[in-house]
Amino acid sequence: MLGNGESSEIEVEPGEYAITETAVPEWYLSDLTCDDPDAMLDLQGTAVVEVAAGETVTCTFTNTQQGTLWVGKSTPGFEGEVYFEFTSDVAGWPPDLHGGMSATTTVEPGTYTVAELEKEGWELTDLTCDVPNAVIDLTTASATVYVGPGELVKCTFTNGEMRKPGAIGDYVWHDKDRDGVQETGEPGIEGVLVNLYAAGNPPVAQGAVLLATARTDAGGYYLIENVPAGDYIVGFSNLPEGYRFTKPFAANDKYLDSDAQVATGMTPVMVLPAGFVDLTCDAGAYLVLQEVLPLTGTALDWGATAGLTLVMIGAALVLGVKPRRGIE
Ligand SMILES: [Ca+2]
Ligand SMILES: [Ca+2]
Ligand SMILES: [Ca+2]
Repeated sequence: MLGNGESSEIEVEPGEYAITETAVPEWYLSDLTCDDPDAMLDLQGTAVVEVAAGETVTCTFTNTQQGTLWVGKSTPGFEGEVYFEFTSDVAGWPPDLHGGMSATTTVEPGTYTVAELEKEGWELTDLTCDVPNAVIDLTTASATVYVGPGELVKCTFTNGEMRKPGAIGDYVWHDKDRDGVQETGEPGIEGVLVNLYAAGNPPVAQGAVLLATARTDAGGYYLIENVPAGDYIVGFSNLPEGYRFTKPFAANDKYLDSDAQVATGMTPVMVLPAGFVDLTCDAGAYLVLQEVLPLTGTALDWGATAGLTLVMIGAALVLGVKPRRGIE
């Protein structure tokens, strides 16, 4: 066994001899020379030489320590096992990796490129290597590094889920019993205008920044899609004639209550998280019988109107109490 710089001599009978070096882990034979012109050299580690009578043949085995390439995968905030694919100059390496995994390989000293393949729904948010000479290209998701003898070079690919836009919905209903709660037998109201406004800090004035508009469908439903995370105000308007908004936040369940303020039809500021589909933004409305009030012009609810009707019948006025539209 020989160490670095060491040599060994042996006297032999003339003839053909094979000298083989046994491989040592993490080292490789980078050069093998013999000063015999007839030598047959094999970089797997064998030299075959002809030693003639009186001849001295010298063979030199040059070994170089391998380096190590390490690739790590990071998906901060994501615990699932979503695998990412890579390509590199090292055939078949690295394997597919998910967040928290890493892979190493020993390589001959040299320059290597590792690239991550695109993955739908994910973006590369960071790519770092722990050597100063690394060439990082975020657009191609690739890192090119020099790995020296005995050196360990680590590169970490960090990915984040692409921010899916959220949505806001979803319902305007006829709150027949005026309790502010969505209930069986209370149908949706079609054609209500729904405006989405940006809410600043402090919230912008009503209608200042209109971002999107929708109308409720035949079932009373609406959905404003592709809404990024942010603070919003939703304004409901264009109720059918004779309707007014019911009292907001009357249910313990935000999916069953009304969010529109009675006077304005506007909701308070609502915070939409990234990618969240918020279907709790609803508005209830009920029918006000205001046509029976020619004297004051003030909208009253049914009970007050009925009382007024009785009084005015005594004054011999003809009162028509009916909704103008055939809406339940
Ligand atoms: Ca109700
Ligand atoms: Ca609600
Ligand atoms: Ca709803």
